Amino acid sequence: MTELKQQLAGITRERFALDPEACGDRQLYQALLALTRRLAEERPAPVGERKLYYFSAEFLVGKLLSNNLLALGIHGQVRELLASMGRELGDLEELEPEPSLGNGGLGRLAACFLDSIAALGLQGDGVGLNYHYGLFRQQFAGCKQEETPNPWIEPESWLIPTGKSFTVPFGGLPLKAVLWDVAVPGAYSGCANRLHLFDVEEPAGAPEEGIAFDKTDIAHQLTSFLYPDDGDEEGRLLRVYQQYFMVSAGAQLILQELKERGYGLEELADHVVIQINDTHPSMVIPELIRLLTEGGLTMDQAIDQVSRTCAYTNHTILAEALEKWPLAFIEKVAPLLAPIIRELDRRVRETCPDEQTAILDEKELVHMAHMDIHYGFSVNGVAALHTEILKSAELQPFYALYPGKFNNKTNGVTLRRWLEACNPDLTALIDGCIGDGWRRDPARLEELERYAHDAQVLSRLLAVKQSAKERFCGFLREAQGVALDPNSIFDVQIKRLHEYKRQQMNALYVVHQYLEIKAGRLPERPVTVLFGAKAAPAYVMAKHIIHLILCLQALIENDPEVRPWLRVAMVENYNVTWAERLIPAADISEQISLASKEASGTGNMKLMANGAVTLGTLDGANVEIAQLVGPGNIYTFGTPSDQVIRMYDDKGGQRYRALDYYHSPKVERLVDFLLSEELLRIGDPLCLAALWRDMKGKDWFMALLDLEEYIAVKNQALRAYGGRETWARKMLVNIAKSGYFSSDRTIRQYNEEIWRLG
Ligand code: 26V
Repeated sequence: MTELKQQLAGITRERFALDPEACGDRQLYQALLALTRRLAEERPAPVGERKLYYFSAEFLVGKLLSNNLLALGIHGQVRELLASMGRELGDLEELEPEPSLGNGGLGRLAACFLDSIAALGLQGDGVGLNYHYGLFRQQFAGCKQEETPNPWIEPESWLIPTGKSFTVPFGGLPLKAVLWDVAVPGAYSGCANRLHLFDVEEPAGAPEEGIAFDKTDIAHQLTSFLYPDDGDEEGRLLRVYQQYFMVSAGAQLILQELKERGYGLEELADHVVIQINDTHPSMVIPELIRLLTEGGLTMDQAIDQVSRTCAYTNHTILAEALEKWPLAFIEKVAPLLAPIIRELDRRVRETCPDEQTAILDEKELVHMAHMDIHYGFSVNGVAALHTEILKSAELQPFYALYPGKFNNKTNGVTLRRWLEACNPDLTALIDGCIGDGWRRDPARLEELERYAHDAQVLSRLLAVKQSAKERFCGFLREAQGVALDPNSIFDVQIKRLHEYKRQQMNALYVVHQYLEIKAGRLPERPVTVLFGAKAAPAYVMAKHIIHLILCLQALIENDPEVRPWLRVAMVENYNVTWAERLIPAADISEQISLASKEASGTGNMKLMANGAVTLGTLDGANVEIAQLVGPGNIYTFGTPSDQVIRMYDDKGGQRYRALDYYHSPKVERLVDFLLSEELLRIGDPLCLAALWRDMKGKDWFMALLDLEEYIAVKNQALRAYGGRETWARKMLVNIAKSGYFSSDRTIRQYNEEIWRLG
């Protein structure tokens, strides 16, 4: 018996008094989980002079079994062991619940970063919260989104009890923060870091129905949900409670570890670096200052240490997404921080009287990002264009003050999950061509370009894509009873629902194509437009857009004339697991945000690495994708970002007016289809009318501006799909150039230019 089998048998015998062969799938899954968790936990932590703490309200880690087996280097062995018993790893994985500790890109980026930090053998832990019901589970009923809790913590989970806890000094109710850890084993490095997740001592049970709960019951509900609805004041206050809970406990953990490593508080900046992932963890700055002064440092000394310890990443330029909390909230939640924040603001005003750079504004709102920029040593954007816009527009006054603090770190994704694990067939094809050296050095994927004119490789690439599409159809049929045509073109838009991402523009394309087919103008080949998206529960317009998409899906499903040529499918409860199934199957990657609004995007990177060709605006990291693959291997369109920025400006008379674009004859017909008899028979007239009114009267994210060009360029891409070998070459070039978007590259840059972990 192999050592691995002995270890597994040890667990199944102890737990279930059974040999592995006699176990059911659930027992075997639990035993494998326990074994994997133990092997990861036993790995040594990396060493270094400085330790990184990556603070984030979200870590969208996805299922961990396969991922951890791969990182431990025993994935193949386990698969073979199971096969020898007539079992499949895939069946066991089906039983693993997906932790939903994130909304989308920002949370998934944090998870990719942890994976790369561990793989590079860098000493760096994550710090976050242990939400019991995560982000909501999405269900469709009556063509609308409904939300239910998403419990993921089972008696057997990845959480390791640490026995550690810290008291968080909330005003009026000090609360204990209990620390749970998830081990993060690194591929190749032989080490493991930790994801530290704080929890309340007595978490509440799941709500009976929906996701409504008592938001004032902080002691029990603080860690129930990720970003509870902030539509009301109680929800907003709970968010501040969550944030302070995370950073206070995290800061105490850091100082405890600093002491254990034998260093004094006055050496903090030499041995600790904190990356603040967006502004959700920004209160760590005043909290650390509080703890350092409590520990004997003067205010000047404490501020100096903290300012050399903290670095801030900005993930959005949307003004409405930049956090500003009323100081009154902070006085209530974290009364010990309020005087420190006032002092930080006072000092800023002393040296820079410009009101725009103040921390506290005249309404006593605390601008969290401003605090980060003044009292952190680094400010980074997440793609080249995004960082340039921060410097020249959104954060221009800060850039004038601190040009040396600003730097760019273009996002990346871990190709271990987003290529090796989710697409083994493509991985095998790549290995067959260029060997497996690209895994440690993803830039070497470029070697694939040698095969750009190899007809055999190109046809195998098409075959791999075809089988991924067929596999995806199987998953969707099983989960939703929808049977798609795997021979159609898979046109995929998967990302959170937001008006700036312009899923509504894609929906208008569907309307266009529907009307064309109805008029007897058939396309060259069938297309399936696939969506995956959750809308924030309080985001009314986003829910209307989901409603529109689901109505179009229903309309077409029941139309035998259109259905053979055009289908719409929206995946229910889109999450990491669905992404892993969908991304290998995508032909076209829709990245159609209004230029200047998408900070980076990371789905764009995952899709290109799996051979999807981008149809996108020159926004976020799409700009870098376009530069890398060249104009023949991407379809770009749309108004450029500088022009869009001017169109938001009142001055100069170039301001965007939706009505001007609505009144173009082609556009009007498509928008008015929302109020057509066909659609009103299916949908909710109030929702559709509200969306129609918004589109023609406001259209804040300018979907109508780029609509006609979008339709033209999309049709061009769909036609090009027919030239199979030429298309396969585009796929190959995309895969070959995707190495740049490995998060290993991103993390090396963070380490060399910001963290210097040594
Ligand atoms: C948050 C909110 C909250 C309230 C209303 C509207 C709104 C709109 C956007 C956001 C985004 C918050 C930050 C975020 O998730 N940014 C994403 O970060 C990814 C990783 O850097 C990046 O790839 C995405 O482009 C960026 O949107």
